[in-house]
Amino acid sequence: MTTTVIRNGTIVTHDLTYKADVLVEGGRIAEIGENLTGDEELDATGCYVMPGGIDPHTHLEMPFMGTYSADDFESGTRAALAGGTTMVVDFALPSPGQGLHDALKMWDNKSTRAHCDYSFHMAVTWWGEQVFHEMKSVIEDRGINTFKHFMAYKGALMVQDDEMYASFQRLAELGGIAMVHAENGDVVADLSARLLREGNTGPEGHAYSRPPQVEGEATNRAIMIADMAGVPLYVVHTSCEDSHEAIRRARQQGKRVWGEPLIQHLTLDESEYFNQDWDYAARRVMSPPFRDKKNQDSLWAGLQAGSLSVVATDHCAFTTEQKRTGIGDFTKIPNGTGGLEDRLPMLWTYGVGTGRLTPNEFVAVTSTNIAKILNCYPKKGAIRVGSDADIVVWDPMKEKTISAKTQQSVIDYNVFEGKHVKGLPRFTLTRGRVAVHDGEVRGQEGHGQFVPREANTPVNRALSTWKELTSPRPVERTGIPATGV
Ligand code: DUC
Ligand code: ZN
Ligand code: ZN
Ligand code: ZN
Repeated sequence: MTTTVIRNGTIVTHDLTYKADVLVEGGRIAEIGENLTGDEELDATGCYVMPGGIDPHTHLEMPFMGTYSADDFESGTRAALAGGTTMVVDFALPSPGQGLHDALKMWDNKSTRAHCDYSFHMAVTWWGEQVFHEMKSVIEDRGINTFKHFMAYKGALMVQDDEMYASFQRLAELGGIAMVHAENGDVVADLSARLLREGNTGPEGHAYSRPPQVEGEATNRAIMIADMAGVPLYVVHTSCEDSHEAIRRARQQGKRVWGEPLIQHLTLDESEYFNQDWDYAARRVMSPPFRDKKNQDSLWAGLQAGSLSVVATDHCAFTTEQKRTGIGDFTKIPNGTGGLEDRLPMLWTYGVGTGRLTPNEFVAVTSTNIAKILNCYPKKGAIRVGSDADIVVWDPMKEKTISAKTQQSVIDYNVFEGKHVKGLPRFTLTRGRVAVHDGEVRGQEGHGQFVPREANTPVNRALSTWKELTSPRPVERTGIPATGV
């Protein structure tokens, strides 16, 4: 078996920084030590050798708002590797009434072209007997332990509180993790209708229709319902202080809750929606929308303090042509932005480059914390003997200006266009295969494999602060008054 050695680099993990070579054999890390040799040698002089990024939140070729997101598993995972990300977790989305396994078949088919490893979350878009029963085999036979609930997108993906509570209880029983897209869909629908009535039809209307309050309210509600069900809760795309505050408080109370800011919300703000160019503003329409500086500061502080755990992209790319469906009505602009290729370079530049994050914290929030929460650690998210050789050799001196002209994504723009980043991959390895070599992308369609994730490990247990009250002992009374007297 041919071996590859990464030489002369500095290994950076979530907890350690040290100089050592890494020997890769059969897709795994075989040895870590000094002066190692191999058939192929990758020179990591001046570089950090880190676990490849894991993006826990993507939507590749997703049917959504009357169209499909433009990047599929081919271009999406190619973009991921180009930016140092070696695993993505996508959402399998049953249409209302469709079974979970049926939806998974569709995602199995889409993902055959993946260049890097991937896993799935399951979305709970409706509730009934079938979903209740299939959850068990989705977790136990398919190795999918995370289930997302949309609290927004009324009339489409949104679930009601009773459905969410039922689903959360089922997940608690099976050892799964509940996820939520936390926005109050009823309020969003009402605000949207009012804005349109008043002639506010442009992309900025999207931002007005989804203020931080709708996210804060839904986050609080989901946290309380999760606590009552005794299930751990992962809040996707935490974008504002109202939501972060709820997560922070829950964690301090001993509730098992995680928050996931996106690189877009950390680095782009709401002024983007007030650009005079309709296309420019519409390309940035996503939910939740970009926020103001105060909310951004809250997210950065959360990453430093540990109250927010991971950084994702919610990569859901639409072309300008697709965005134009919403001319004259912002509610028809397909929601979503790209970011897969840019997450690591942007977070390094604006996080590590500014001193907000240490390199070790960077590894934690882009890879290791995610692998631990989603339960695929240390197969993923680690530089350890036996771990998959998903590795990024990171050159902190390498620079570029982000541009759609040079990106892997198939769309015709980039929301980070013109941003100068310092810190880029020199090499990216996906299960031992060198997919980025001196910055050049050498993908291999179909190399990516599905990563199953088991349920019910200690980290996945929620200690409900409410649970003891669910089976109260009836009070023993000495006498019960006769009725009708
Ligand atoms: N938000 C987006 O912007 N796109 C996909 C789904 C979502 O919740
Ligand atoms: Zn070489
Ligand atoms: Zn969402
Ligand atoms: Zn999403």
